[in-house]
Amino acid sequence: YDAPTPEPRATTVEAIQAEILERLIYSVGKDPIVARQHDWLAATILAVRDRVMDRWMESSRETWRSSNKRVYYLSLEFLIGRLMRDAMSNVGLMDPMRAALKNLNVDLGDLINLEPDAALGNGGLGRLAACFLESMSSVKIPAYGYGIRYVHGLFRQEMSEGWQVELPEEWLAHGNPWEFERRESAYEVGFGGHVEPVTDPDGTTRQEWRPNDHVLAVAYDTPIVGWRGARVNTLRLWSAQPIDPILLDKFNSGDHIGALEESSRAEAITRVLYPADSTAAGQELRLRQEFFFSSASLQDIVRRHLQQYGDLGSLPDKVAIHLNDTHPAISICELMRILIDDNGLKWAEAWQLSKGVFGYTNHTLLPEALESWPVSLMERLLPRHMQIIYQINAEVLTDARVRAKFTDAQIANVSLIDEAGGRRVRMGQLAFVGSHSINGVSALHTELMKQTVFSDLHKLYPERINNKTNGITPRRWLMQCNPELTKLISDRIGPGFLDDIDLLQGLNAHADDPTFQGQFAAVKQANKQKLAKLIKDRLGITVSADAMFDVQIKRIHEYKRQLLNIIQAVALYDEIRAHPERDWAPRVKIFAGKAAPGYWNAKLIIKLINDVAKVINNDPAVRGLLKVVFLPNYNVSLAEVIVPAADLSEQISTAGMEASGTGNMKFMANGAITIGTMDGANVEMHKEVGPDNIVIFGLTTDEVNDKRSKNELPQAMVDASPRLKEALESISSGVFSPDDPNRYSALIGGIYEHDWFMVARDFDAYVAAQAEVDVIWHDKARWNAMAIRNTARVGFFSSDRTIRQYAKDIWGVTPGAN
Ligand code: DL6
Repeated sequence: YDAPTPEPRATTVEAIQAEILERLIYSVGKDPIVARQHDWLAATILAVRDRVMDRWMESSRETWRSSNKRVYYLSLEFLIGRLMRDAMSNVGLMDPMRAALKNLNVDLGDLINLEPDAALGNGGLGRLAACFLESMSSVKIPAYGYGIRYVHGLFRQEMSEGWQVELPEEWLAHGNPWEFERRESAYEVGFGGHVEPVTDPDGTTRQEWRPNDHVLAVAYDTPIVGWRGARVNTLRLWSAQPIDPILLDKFNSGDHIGALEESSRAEAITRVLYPADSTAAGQELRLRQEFFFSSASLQDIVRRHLQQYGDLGSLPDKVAIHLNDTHPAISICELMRILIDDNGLKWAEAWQLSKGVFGYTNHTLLPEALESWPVSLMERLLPRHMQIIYQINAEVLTDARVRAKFTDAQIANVSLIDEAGGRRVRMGQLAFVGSHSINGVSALHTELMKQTVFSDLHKLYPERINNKTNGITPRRWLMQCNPELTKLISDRIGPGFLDDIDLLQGLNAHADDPTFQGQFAAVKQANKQKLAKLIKDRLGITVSADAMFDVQIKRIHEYKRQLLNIIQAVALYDEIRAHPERDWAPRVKIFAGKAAPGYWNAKLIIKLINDVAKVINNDPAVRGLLKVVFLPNYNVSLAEVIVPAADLSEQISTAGMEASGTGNMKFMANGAITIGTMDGANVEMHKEVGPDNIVIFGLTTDEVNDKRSKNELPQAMVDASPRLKEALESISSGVFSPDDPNRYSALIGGIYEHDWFMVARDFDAYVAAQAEVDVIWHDKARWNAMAIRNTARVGFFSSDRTIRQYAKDIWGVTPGAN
C-alpha cells in the first residue's frame, strides 16, 4: 500500500491556469483559440479531478492498510446534480479556479451553469443517497455507492400549452469527464435458465444455477469528495453491455439487424431511469435492472473482501451493505447464492452472515409504492433466487407459528409470498427478514412503519426497527447554493459552523438584532432578485422581489397537495378582487416539479397551476398582489437557485403520508419559514425550531385515519366553507379552462366524493394559517427573527448527523477512522 506517488498537483492560480490549458490541448484536443465553452468545462473538470486523485487513492489505501470496515450503499437512484462546484468547493479551490479561468477569459459561473445535472434519480430517495455519499466522505467513513449508470436520467420536462411533455434527458451527450471506465472490473450477470443439483467430488450435493442469458456489468467510477477533502469515496455505477458485441455469424449471413439484437437487449437494461417515484414499476425490465446492479455489486464486494481477508466468516465485521429501499433487496438472495452455491457455506452460517451484513431503509408507506413481483416472473428470470426465497420464507413462517404463536392472518402478513392478489414476492418482507436493521426516515414515519406495513414483522423481530431521521448536506444546501448567507453568518459568528454545523446555534443570540436582521434580509432580497430574473428569462413573467416568495417545489403528487395550494391561490384571487381595500401581503406562488408520466391527476394538476397562472397573472384587478409561476424542468440545479430565494416553504402533505421530506430542511437552512402539517420530518422541525418559528396547521395523522375510517362525505366541509365552495366551483365550471370547461370536473369531483387527501377537510385551517403568515410578513422584525432562528436551528438536519447515527447504530463503523 505504499507505492510511490507523484507530488500532489499545485493549487496556485498559475499552476491551475497552466493545467487547464494543458488539459484543453492534450486531453480535450482543442486549440484555445477555437475552444467552446463545453471544451473549457471539460478541461476545468479534468483539472479539478486531478486535484482529488491523490486524496482518492490515499483514502482507498488507508482503508486497505487499516482493515477498517467498509460501507456499501446500494441505491437504484443517485440524484447527484452537478459535481464540479461541489468538488471544487470541498477542496477549497473556488477562488484560484475562478482567477485562473478569468486569466483565460472564461467565467467560472458560466461553466458551472453549463455542467449537466446527473439526474439519476426521481426525487427524495435519490437526492438523499447523494447527500449521504457526500456526508460519508465528509465524516470519513470508507464507503462505496453502487448504482446504475443510466444513459438517460430523469426526463426533461417541457410545457406545451401548460401540459407536461417528457423529453429524453442527455447528460452524457458531451461525455462525462468525471468518470473512469473500469473494464477490468466487469462481471457477468445471468438471467433465466434452470437450477441443477451438482454432486462435488467429496460427495456433497449443491445447487447450481445455469442461466441461459448473460450480460456484462462494467464499472464506471466517480470520486465523491468530502468537505475539506477529508476523504474521497467512490460512486461505482454499472453499465450493461453484451458479452458478444456483435453476432458475426448472423452478420455474415446478411442478418445485420439480428447481429446487433443481443447488444441492444443488454444495453436496454441501463439505458433509462424509470420515472416513477411513488408507484412500483412492475415491469420485467425493472426487475432486470434491480438484479443486474445487485448482482454486479455483490460480486464486486465479495471479490474485494476475499482479496483482502481470504475468508467469508469475517463478512459482518468488515462489510456493511445498505439497501436504499427495496429496489436492491434481491441482493439478499444473491449473497446467499454466492455464499452457498459458489463458496460452499452451509445455509445456517450463510444466513447468519448475510443478516449481519444487510441493513434496509424504508422510504414510503404508500401501498402502491411497495414492490412485489409475480412468482411466475421470478421463477422464470431468477429460478435459484426463488428457491432461496422459499427457503427463507419457510424458516420465517415456522418461527412465526412455533415461537411467536401467530394467527393465520398474522402469518399471511409476514409471509414473503402474497397469496391474496395472485402469488407475488413481497420485497419489503424479504428486505425486513434479511436485514439486522430496518429503519424509517423520520420519527413519525418509523412509528407508522411499526403500526402498519410491518406491524406483525415488528412483533416477530421487535429489536430491528429503528429511526434515522433524514438530513441534507449543508455544503451543497447552504454553503454552495447560498455563498452570501454563508459569508454573512461567518462574519457574525465566525467560520466554525463550516466544520461543526451545530455552531449555527450561535445565531440565536443575533435573531433580534436589527442590524443583523437587515443584513439577513438583504441577502434574501438579492437571492430573490436572481430568481426573479430567472423567472423573467424563462417565462417572461415579471415578479417583484418585494413580494413574498411562497414556494412549493417537489414531485407532483396528490398526497403532497399542490392542489390545496393552488385552490388557496384561487380563493385568494377571489378575495383580493372582492376586497381590494385590504392590506394584502403581495405574494408570488412559485411551483416546480415533475409528474410521473403515467400519473394523470398529477399532470392535470400541473395544467391547472398553469391555467390559474394565466388568468391571475393577466388580471389587472389583482394589481400584482398575487402571481403564480410554474417553473419547468425542476432539477437539483434549479432547486439551488430557488431555495435560497424562498420566504415561505410549503410542506403541506396529508398527515401520515410524507415519510420525511428533505426539501423542508433545505428551506429551513436558508432562512425560509415553513407552513406545514404535522407530517414526516416537519414534526421534528417543529420541535427543533419551536412552535413560534413555524406555522403548523391541519389534521394530524390520527385525525386523518379517523376521518378515513368513518367514511363521511366531505360535502359537508365544502358546504361549510363558502370560500372553498366558490373556488372549487370556479375551477370545475371552467373559469380557468374556457377552452375545455370540463377539464377539471373529475379532479375536483374527487374532493367532493372521497377527498382521500383531505383537501377539503384541511382547507379552512390552511387559509387561516396563510392569514397568520400574512400577519407575520407585515411585521418585518418578527419575520426576520423567525427566519434567522430557522437557520440557527437547522443543525440537527445535517446529513452528517444522520450518517453518524447510521454508522453507530446500524453499520458498526467509526467515523473519522478512514
Ligand atoms: O427518505 C427520502 C425521501 C423522503 O424524504 C420522502 O418523504 C419520501 O417520499 C421519499 N420516498 C421516495 C420513494 N418512494 N418510493 N418508493 O422517494 O424518500
